[in-house]
Amino acid sequence: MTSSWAATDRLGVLRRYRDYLPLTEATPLICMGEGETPLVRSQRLEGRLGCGPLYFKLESCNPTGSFKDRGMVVAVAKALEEGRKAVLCASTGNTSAAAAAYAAHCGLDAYVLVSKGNIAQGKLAQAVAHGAQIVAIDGNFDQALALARAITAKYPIALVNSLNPYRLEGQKTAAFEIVDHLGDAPDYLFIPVGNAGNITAYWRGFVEYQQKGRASKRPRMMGFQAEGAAPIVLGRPVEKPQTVASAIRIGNPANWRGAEAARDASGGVIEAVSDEEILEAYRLLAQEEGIFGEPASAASVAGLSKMSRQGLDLRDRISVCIITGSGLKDPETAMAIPTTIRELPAELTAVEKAIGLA
Ligand code: AN7
Repeated sequence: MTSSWAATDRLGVLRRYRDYLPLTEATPLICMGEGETPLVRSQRLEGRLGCGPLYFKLESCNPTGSFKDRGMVVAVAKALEEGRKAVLCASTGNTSAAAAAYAAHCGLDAYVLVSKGNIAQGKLAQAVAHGAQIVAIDGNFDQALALARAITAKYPIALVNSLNPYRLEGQKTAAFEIVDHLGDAPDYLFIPVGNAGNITAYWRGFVEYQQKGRASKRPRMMGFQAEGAAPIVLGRPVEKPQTVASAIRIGNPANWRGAEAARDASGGVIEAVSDEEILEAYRLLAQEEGIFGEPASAASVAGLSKMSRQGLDLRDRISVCIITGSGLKDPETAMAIPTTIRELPAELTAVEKAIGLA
């Protein structure tokens, strides 16, 4: 039975971390090649900031282009095990892309609730392409999530937001991979915070790996919200969250307590970065490191730059920034970077001249 699901050459999250996940004999071991994402050493930022070894964990390399696949594969496998025929989520974009893709892979229906006008084009394109039923509500993400909870409480549809405990179980495997790659936990982990599920999941992964003797220590968890959507930093929900980083435009995170617990138990911080700092880090990552993350992902790098400028001493420390999603998902933000695209006739001399070679 399981072999019919083993349709790739990769182990995937379910088989690779089977012993650490709440699977049973009846859980179908579905896989689209999620996990085993690259940990790439910084080429320039490290020297510029004067910090110790700095790595980027490219969660953008997951099948649908974000970290959500790690949790979605577990949530969808459990939905199948429970005999569900459909999944539903509210989303700022990446969760809906992952839900739509994994549902399509498994022959389930997918329903996604998004906030009208607040989702990047590439992410919406994914939900459309995978054939999800899409509802754009006249309200923000937090309102969409409330509707998602109400609907799944009423109908036999699996809620696949991070309120679904299987989501965070899957996402914690990214922490395992970092430890497996480095040989131990890093000293600092920099990560964007929106609905606060991912920081909660990473912390759980690091704690679990240490308890099992796979790591000797745990990192300080350094979480970053966008200034206009920083409820955890402010200590109160934000009614109308605003930021260029649409993925983390969230005013009342579902895993608020989990994020605070991760911060406090690890000796870390949850701080805010401005849209300007996010966009600066976004360009720096793309142009100095060759890494095209989406704006929300750049919040981790913006946070690292900011803390470093403010005097956090990272010399002799190992740091990891999580690049949570691909820049391809949000072409509008990339195309807003000032540049000149010269339009010319198809003539050698004209092109040589235009690019300064002749
Ligand atoms: C690229 O897709 O909430 O703090 O509905 O897409 O675990 O919410 C996405 C969040 C960071 C924040 N980076 O993670 C959704 C959604 C990217 C994201 C976050 C998201 P959480």
